[in-house]
This record gives sequence, structure tokens and C-alpha cells, in this order.
Amino acid sequence: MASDAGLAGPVKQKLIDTKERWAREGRLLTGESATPRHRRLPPGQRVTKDWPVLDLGVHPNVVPQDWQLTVGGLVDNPVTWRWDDLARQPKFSHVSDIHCVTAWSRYDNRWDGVSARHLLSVVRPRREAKFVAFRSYDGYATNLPIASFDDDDVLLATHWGGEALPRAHGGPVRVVVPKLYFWKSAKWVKHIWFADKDAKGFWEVRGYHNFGDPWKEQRYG
Ligand SMILES: Nc1nc2c(c(=O)[nH]1)N[C@H]1C(S)=C(S)[C@@H](COP(=O)(O)O)O[C@H]1N2
Ligand SMILES: [Mo]
Repeated sequence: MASDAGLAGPVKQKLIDTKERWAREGRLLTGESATPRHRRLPPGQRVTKDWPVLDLGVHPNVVPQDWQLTVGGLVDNPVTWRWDDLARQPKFSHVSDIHCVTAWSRYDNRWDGVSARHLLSVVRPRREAKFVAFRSYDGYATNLPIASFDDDDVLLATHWGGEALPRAHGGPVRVVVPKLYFWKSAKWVKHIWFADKDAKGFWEVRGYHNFGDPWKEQRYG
């Protein structure tokens, strides 16, 4: 079992142990592959109408006045955005489906916030930057290739369904990366770091796939 050093409080160790076991056993795998062109629901998923809360069990209480995001690493223009800075950025809105590795999917989530592409245009990653690492207020971490962040459906979300994003779902600000399993979408985001090397996050070191494409059923790896 990997160490939980760096997490911001008592985590749900049972949930973590169960999910690590699923990864070892290859639970939920169908062996199918699909493409979004032919069907809406990725293999092995079922649609839910409600929106489950899934995390390590620590819901940091970050009020907008205290929230700040630092974006740095291999970029020309590192920034620290407080809530007011974020509010001054161009607004972006997108409707997308959620696919969680625990097999639920939720259609038609309307997100509002600031697009990843706008953030990229502000910080300007250098040519050597190939990966993005996220770190959250609860100590959670996850990682993406820069190409997955640089997409037209990725955002820093402040609103869901027209309402302020609830704390349980990562408010005041979370990342949303709809094309990958939802563990790649960091709640309560605090740092975004660009690097030439990949650095695995919380679930990626616990048997979960490094990329996490639901259409290829990249649950574990
Ligand atoms: N900061 C943080 N982000 C996180 C997590 C977490 O524990 N902490 N869990 C991930 C996982 S495993 C999932 S499935 C989604 C769940 O988001 P939701 O609770 O809004 O459904 O958040 C992801 N982002
Ligand atoms: Mo998850």
C-alpha cells in the first residue's frame, strides 16, 4: 500500500484499500473498446441521474476569499490567481458527460468557469513542457499529458448546472477533463505545474491507469 503522506486529514482508508484491490483484480473490466462516435456510454459504465461524491474523505473548507491557485513550472509567465483574478478572466461554459472509474456516468453536466486554453494562453508553457500535474487542497494529486489539458472541453469550473460548485464536489474551483475518467479532474485545485517529466498522482501510483481513457477502458495499469 502506498503512503498517504501529504494528505490533509484522516482519509477513508477502507475506500482506498478497496479501490487498490479493484485495480489488482481488474474489477469491472469488460475487454470492450468503443468510440464516442458510435455510442455515448463507454464500456462497462452505467448511467446515473444523481451525482455521487467521490474523494478521499477530506473536504477542505476553502472559501473563495482564501482560495488561490498557483500555476508554474516550465512556463514563461507563472501566475497566482486569487478568486478576484479568476473572476476577471474570460468566462467559458461547456456541457459534458462524467465517466467515473467506479462505473457510473452522468450525462449533460453544465460547467462554467475559465477554459484551460485561456489559462494556457496566459502562462504560455515552454516547448519542453509535456505534462501537467495538479495538486489540491486536500493533498490529492493527479497528472495529464499537456495535450489532454489543451483541449476545447477542459476547464477550471466554478459552477455546475448554473449554481456555485458545492464544496463536496470540489468548490470553489475544480478541474474538469471530460475525455478522461473523473479521477483526472482535481477537486479543490491549488497548484497546476508544467513539467518535462510525468509525475504520477494519488490513484496512478495505486494501480490506476496513467492516462485513463474511458473509451479504451483504461481503468488500471
Ligand atoms: N482533490 C481531489 N480531487 C479529486 C478526488 C479527491 O479525492 N480529491 N477524487 C477524484 C475521484 S476518484 C473522482 S471519481 C472525482 C469525483 O468527483 P465528484 O465527487 O464531484 O463526483 O473527483 C476526483 N478528484
Ligand atoms: Mo473515482
